[in-house]
Amino acid sequence: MKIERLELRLLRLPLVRFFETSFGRSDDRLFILVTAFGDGLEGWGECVAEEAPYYSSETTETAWHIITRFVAPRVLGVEFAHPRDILPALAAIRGHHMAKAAVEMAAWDLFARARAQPLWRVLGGTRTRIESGVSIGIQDSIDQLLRQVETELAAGYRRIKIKIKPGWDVTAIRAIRQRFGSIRLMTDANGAYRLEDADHLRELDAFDLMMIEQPLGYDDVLEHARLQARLNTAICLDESIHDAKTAIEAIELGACRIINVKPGRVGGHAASIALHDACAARRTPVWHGGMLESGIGRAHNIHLASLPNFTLPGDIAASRRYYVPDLIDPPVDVAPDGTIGVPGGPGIGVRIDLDRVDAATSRRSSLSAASTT
Ligand code: OSB
Ligand code: MG
Repeated sequence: MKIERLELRLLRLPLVRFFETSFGRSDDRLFILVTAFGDGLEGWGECVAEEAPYYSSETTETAWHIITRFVAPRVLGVEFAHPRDILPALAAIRGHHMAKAAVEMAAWDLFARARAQPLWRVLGGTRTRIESGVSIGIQDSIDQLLRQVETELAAGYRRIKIKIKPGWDVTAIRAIRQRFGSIRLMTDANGAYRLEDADHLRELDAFDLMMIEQPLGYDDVLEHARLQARLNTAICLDESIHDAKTAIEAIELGACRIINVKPGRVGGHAASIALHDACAARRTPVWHGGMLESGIGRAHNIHLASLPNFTLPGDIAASRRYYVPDLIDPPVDVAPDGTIGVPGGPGIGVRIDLDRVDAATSRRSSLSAASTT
């Protein structure tokens, strides 16, 4: 396969409702869409870097810069036997996984379309529906939180994750348990605690949580191992896992029992498959995380989550929780049983509404081999 041209778009979309984590509140999302053109076909990818460097060090603008200056020149006009060969071709560029992933994932879509196959088949998926859960942000009050949980349970979602931080943890979890009983419940701290908080975090053991995600530092493994030794509740790592290698280190050190897979965080689909396989070989379950993607990134996530070791419900939910209208038509919907169907058409298998894409676009750039060398 060969990418003859790349198109970048910068878009801003308002969120249906604010989303608050331990690092702050967002009301909208500023992100990049990538279109890869080749052989008369196109493939789409979405960059999950956020406007601010809080979840990770990358931002929307660093990703734009890295793709334009360093990724595009290494892929444009180059013949790749398979999209799995793209990430290795970018090895000279350290880090910047989100920038790399946006282009790599567009290439997977293009490759699958060229083979007239749905992406999930090309990725090695084994199921046609995935289990869906929701990630509920920090709210203004416990009442507001309980109303959110009630809405999502009524929609059928198979597990509830709530964002926590010091001051918004035990009380919130206790209120949910009291009101909703033994639902599948977990928390995500996005690195808001320190190892010195271990005694406090042990209080969460009383609530039969499925897991606690990323309690400690965003780049830490060792302190998570020390914490896991003191907790009954499983730790799941998100931010700390950059690739299969860091996952193996974390698993072998006992830093976590579960891993969150986000293709943007690890450099794309090929890296996600490697991470998925490394976890499977160590009997460590994975689930698919989310980065508030539009329907385009969401479609990629749905296909990837069809691989066999995604045995826990992920943070892939219906479009209506994020963007109305979404950039794809029809939007992603969840069935009353809390599952989402994996699209069966070629590539990501969703119809992109170009008018909506264009209306949200504030900057565009076309990159071709001639213009970048
Ligand atoms: O830590 O999983 C996270 C959103 C943005 C950045 C980080 C995270 C999240 C979520 C939301 O939890 C998942 C989603 O609904 O897309
Ligand atoms: Mg997380």
